[in-house]
Amino acid sequence: MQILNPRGSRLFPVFSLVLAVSLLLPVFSRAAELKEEYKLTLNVGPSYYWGMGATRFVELVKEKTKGKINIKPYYSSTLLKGAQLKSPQMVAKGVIDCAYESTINSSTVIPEMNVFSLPFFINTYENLDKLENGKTGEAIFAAMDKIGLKGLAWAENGFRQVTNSKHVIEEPSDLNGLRIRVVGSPVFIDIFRQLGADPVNMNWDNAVAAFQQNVVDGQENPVGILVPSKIWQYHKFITFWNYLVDPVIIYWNKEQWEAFSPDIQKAVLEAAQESARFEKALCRAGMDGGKSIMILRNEFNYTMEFPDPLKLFKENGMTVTFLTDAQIKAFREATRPVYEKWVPQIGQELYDKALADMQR
Ligand code: X2X
Repeated sequence: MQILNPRGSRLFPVFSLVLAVSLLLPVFSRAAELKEEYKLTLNVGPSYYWGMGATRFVELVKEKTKGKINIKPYYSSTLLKGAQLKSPQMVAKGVIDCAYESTINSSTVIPEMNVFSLPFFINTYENLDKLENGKTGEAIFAAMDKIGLKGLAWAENGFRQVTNSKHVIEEPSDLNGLRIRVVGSPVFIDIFRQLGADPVNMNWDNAVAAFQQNVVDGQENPVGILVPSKIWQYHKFITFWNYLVDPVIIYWNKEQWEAFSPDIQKAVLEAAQESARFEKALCRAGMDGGKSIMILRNEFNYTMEFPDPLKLFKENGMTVTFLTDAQIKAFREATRPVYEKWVPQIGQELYDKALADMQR
């Protein structure tokens, strides 16, 4: 009983030493104990640009940790049985070790991520880079930290463009009544309802079947998804409107991350950053005036199979439409009510940070 009542007990120093050692021991031994294999989840297959980035991450981790960390990538959300919005919970719980995952797919768990889904808000690569490297990016990583996720690097899915099988979309009324497949994140339903469309949410693996069977008239995704999935097989019209953007974040279960030795942390972090730079360049290639093509060539000695997505769409019979500033303005105004509902959910403070980052 005296031991349990430390005050005045002579056993106290011994007791506290034993206590300290027993508390610290698991921490040290955990640091030494690496798993034979770590599970990585991502929502798309290896042929998508984002999937190619994940594959490179796995290779770089192996190389930079000298084989100490082996990651097995589970493409197409197979560990989640296709339920693409579940990765943050699973990684936070440690059921899955890490993810190379879209911010949209994390947005129902981490509402701050919806800042990227405000319609006609970010619009340019320059703005996006400012956000990721600024206070907004910091705040997003802090929100992840709170639920047990360690953010490592920003990769990209990209600015999302709308395609459909019916007609050219250049003003809000063109969306009237179109049945558009969207991700199961509620902000997407709100945006497309606001535009008069008939949005239907489904996971990506079901979406491709829905295009084939004409169950939907259209969808929205970045070129890094549209090119590998050969969207022209289903849709003849694409409108480039950069209406919102989908960054990808490479993240790890926080508890596990903290138990890694500094050497391992450094190697994995470098692998994440390098793969993200490669992956972003794939996703931006042909869309940023040659910059990303140069990065791929000079830094990665990599030549893209389809360096010019616009040309590829046209060659495959698609009508490619770019919107004028006035046309964008009409869409921005039509979707304004989405801000009233969603800025409070994202947090006014984070929204203000995003605005400030873009004005830097
Ligand atoms: O489901 C989609 O549209 C996709 C592939 O872009 C995402 O995973 C967010």
